[in-house]
Formats: sequence, C-alpha cells, structure tokens
Amino acid sequence: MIADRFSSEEVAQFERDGYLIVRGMTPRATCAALKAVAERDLAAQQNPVEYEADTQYPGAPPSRDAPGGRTVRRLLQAYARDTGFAQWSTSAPVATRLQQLIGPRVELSQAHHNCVMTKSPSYSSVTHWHRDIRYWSFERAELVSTWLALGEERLQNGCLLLLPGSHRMTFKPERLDAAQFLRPDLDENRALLDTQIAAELAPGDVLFFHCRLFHAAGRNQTAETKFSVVFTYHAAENHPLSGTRSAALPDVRL
Ligand SMILES: O=C(O)CCC(=O)C(=O)O
Repeated sequence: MIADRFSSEEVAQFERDGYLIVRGMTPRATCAALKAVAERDLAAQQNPVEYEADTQYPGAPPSRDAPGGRTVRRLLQAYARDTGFAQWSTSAPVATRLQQLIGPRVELSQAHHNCVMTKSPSYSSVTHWHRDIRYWSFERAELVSTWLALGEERLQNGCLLLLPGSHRMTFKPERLDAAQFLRPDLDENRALLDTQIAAELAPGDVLFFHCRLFHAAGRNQTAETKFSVVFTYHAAENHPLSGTRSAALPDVRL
C-alpha cells in the first residue's frame, strides 16, 4: 500500500537531498496508457517536438539534416498534448505531495519541461551536469519537477544522475562553463561528482527534484526508447518574471 502523502521524514529528506523517489506511485496500467500515447505521437513526430540535433549536446547529430538529426528527444507541451498527461500532472497523488513541498497553492508551468522525454537508442546524446533553474526566471529559485518513469530507467538506458544536496550549495562562477554546466575538469568539482547517485526507476516510480539540484544523464545504450513524463511546478506566489520565457505560457493552478 502506497501512502498518499509524504511523511514528515520524507519532507525533511527532500529539504536535505533535493530529491525524493516515490516507488510505484502511478499504477502500471496508467503508465501503459500514457506510453501508448507517447509512442503514437513519437511515430507521427506529432508537433511540437524537440529533436536531438536541437539540443547540441555531446553525441547529438550536428544538424536536423544530418543522419539521426530528426530523432525526437522531447514531445513538447505534454499538458496540452493529451488529457492523459494533463490528468496525471494535476492528479491528487501529485498535487498533495507538491503542496507538502511547495505550499498550499501550486501551479504547473507550461513553459518548462512539460514534456515526454523520448531517449532513443540510436542517436541519444549526453546531458552534462546542470541545474534546471539556470535558464528559468522566477521571483524565487524554488520550483519542483516531477519525473514519471513509463518504463525501466537504468544506467544503461541513460537514467538521471543526481548530486544529493547540491540544491543548497553555492558555486563560484568559474566552477561552471559558459553554458552553466559544471566543469568536470576541476578537482573541487570532481570531489562533488564522486557523490553522484543514479536515480534508477521502474515504471510508475516518480522522482521529485528541486530546480537547483545538479543532475546529468548518459546515452541510451539499449535497443528500446526510454519514455519519461516531466512537469515543473511552483508556488502561485512565486511568479515567473514578466517578459521572460518562463512567463510565455499561462500557468495551471492545481
Ligand atoms: O534525460 C536526460 O538526458 C536529462 C534531461 C535533463 O536533465 C533536462 O532536461 O533537464
């Protein structure tokens, strides 16, 4: 039996580590239904999508016209894409836990994540160590994302890697490169990278993670696409800054 909310110990754990995994939070049948929608839209390349070539990450095809350039990396606008994603993202098990982490009035940002990650076996790229907040603009850097695994997520297919507690750390600018990725060539960063954990997930597991938590991911080295549904939330009082990309789409009140 899965508890319908976090225990006080789990809330404290989230504050300390910057992430929490709820095992089996979403029923397998729901995952199968969402995966069928994602597979349908992936096969049709149903817009809006982001291609691997667009990421310009290491290992990505150099352009959309290069071999593998039109490999879909993200099915964007998941909330508006299908009622199944919208329902999951605002469902009671998600909302109750987010209220515990964020506060009573939670909103979903349609401007960030709000996608199905589709990590393909053939042309997947490497995501270096970063904080999601680096390109987001809110009054406070206090947002939480949910990552629902629709299938197995293991090191072999490029599951997320996390640096526990890094959401509370401050970094001198020189520890990051121009694109704000953590520089692995520096000794002080290497010591931190030694603390990494792999967020291995089974279908239905949900990872909650803080927008300041450093994370990374490897390539998919299996024969099957990895599907993950990812949404981002903030307190209604924590507004996106007007005129920025974070304010480009209306937020959805849970
Ligand atoms: O699955 C991956 O490669 C990681 C994606 C990621 O970290 C992100 O979109 O912020």
